[in-house]
Amino acid sequence: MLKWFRKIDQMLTGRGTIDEETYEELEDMLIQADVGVNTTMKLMTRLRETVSERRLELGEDVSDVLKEIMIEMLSTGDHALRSSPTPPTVVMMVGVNGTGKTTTLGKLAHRYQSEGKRVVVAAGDTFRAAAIEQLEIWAQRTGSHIIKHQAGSDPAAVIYDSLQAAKARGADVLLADTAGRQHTKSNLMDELNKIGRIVERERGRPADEVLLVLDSTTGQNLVQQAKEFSRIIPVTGVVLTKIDSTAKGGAALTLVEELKIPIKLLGTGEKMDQLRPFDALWFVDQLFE
Ligand SMILES: Nc1nc2c(ncn2[C@@H]2O[C@H](COP(=O)(O)OP(=O)(O)O)[C@@H](O)[C@H]2O)c(=O)[nH]1
Ligand SMILES: [Mg+2]
Repeated sequence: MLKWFRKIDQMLTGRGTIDEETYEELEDMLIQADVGVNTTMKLMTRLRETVSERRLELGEDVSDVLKEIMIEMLSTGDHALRSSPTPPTVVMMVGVNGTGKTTTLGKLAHRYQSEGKRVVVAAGDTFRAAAIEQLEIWAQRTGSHIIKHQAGSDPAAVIYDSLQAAKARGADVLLADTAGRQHTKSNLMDELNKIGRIVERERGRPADEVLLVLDSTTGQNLVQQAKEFSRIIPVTGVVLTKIDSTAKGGAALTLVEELKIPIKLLGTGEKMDQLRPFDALWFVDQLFE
């Protein structure tokens, strides 16, 4: 799989000295790498400014400046996971089906458990029995306590019970899974709203993190998903999954630049330990690798 940013690097480096035509080609390639038109324009303006300030001419130097600006853009915002001053810390996973919510939740449970924290997981995706079973496997694997109801039951009730269980057990962290089916957007909206309200009512503060899980292979549609979910619930951060199988990844820039939502975690595979805190330098290196 040849990465798009690698292609961009090869194009620039292959040019020797750069000219207007190179800039235009670069612009097209950024858009093709899913960077999005507005963000591409911003990127290009900053690139041209920096290149002229530093009196650079060589394509390879321009490529370095491009990376530098990308790292700077992606670094904005707070990337650390927030925790509650009084336990439990509540983390909710939201996002459309198949993006990696349950898997990321499992990986997070593993991470908290290995830090010696007590974890309760809430099977808030009650839409399918398989979703509950999947979370059960993760709970076993990570030694977390699971709260689940039957398939088809009210997810808000599951969250309510989980909050009680977390308090009763003195848990440090409550990780809540949610459904992501898209065909009934208004239901999903009501459901997430209700869960959010219950969390706030029961502990006097909203969830510490509402993590929107986005599949990095979905291109610019990812930005659309982020816009829609931000309208439904206050998203505090993004988890970009499947970094291991994306060829593009430029949409991450649009997300940070236009939606101002910080990326907090990166999913780099299906295994338990394949979750990384976001690091702009590492991420840009991956894109260009
Ligand atoms: N390669 C790869 N696969 C992932 C990653 N995260 C999740 N997956 C896979 O994506 C699929 C959907 O994940 P799941 O957690 O069930 O998504 P959900 O519907 O949002 O809960 C599963 O096959 C996961 O193993 C990742 O970072 N890399
Ligand atoms: Mg799931």
